[in-house]
Amino acid sequence: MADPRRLKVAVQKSGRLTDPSLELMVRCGLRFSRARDNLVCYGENMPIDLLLVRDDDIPQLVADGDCDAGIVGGNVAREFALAHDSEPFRTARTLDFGSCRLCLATPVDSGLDTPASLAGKRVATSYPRLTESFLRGIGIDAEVVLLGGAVEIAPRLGKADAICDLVSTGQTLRANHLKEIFTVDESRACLITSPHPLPDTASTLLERILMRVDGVLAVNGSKYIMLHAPRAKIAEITRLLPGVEAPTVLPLDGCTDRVAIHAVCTESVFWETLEALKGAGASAMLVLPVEKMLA
Ligand code: PRT
Ligand code: ZN
Repeated sequence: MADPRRLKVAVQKSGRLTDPSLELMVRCGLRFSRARDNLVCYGENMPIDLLLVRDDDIPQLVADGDCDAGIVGGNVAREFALAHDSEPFRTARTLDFGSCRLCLATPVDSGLDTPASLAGKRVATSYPRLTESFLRGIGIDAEVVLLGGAVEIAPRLGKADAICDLVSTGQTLRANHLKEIFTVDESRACLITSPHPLPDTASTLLERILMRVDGVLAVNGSKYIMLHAPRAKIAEITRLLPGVEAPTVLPLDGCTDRVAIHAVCTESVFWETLEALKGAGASAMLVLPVEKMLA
């Protein structure tokens, strides 16, 4: 019998989300060992177990309360949710990996260039509810053909006139002489949590993990920047620092007209940013990665 005090988190066993999901948990401070059957990772320093399952099973496991949380593609979560009247789980966090888009695509020379041109046509997809709900929403009556995989070859096999499939680089579409005509849904991995009440200890632990996930997400987009600048240019330099409102300004020993400015930039710091800062009189610039952050 599973220990109710241990938090159970469902993670994709083998696929695109596996490594980034496990890495996220490690960055949240979890140390784990893998069971020999490769079905569970046991948390060694926290009462958290990671259940390794197929991504399609994650929404159901969380909705039923068999797992307290799960990491799954937003596309899989929304497809599942469309089959339910009420929210089957809570989308607690949208993460910064697994990005892709669910797109309508048609054969390059088909003359089918807009969603409206799909009226009366067949659209093959592994995401029938998202596809149907989109087409219905814009008043297009098309037949949705459910395929478990290899959706991109459906038009060539004569099984469909168009497809609605996940795209990231677009290479697969190009290789199959298909063109994107519309983005139906933008997706990133999500951390979903169970709608069922948790025992106090598990609930506190889940809140702690969510706070650490926030810290990891904040750090991923952040850099710590240090520079020297003319005292008269503090306001101008601050405006050039990406995502900074109030930097720390420190005196420089034996120097009255220049100061040190330290700040956490919450947006990317490009070479162009540094060049603009230099143009405004900054020198001795250092850009450092941020390892941990807690609001
Ligand atoms: O075995 P299991 O059922 O667990 O895994 P799976 O094969 O169903 O899923 P997997 O590992 O392929 O994808 C897991 C999740 O990753 C998806 O649900 C998405 O949320 C996300 N993701 C991000 C993607 C892609 N990018 C992606 N490019 N999922 C699939 N693809 C496929 C797409 O279906 C198409 O076949 O990659 C191909 C297109 O890629 P490009 O780069 O050529 O455009
Ligand atoms: Zn799957």
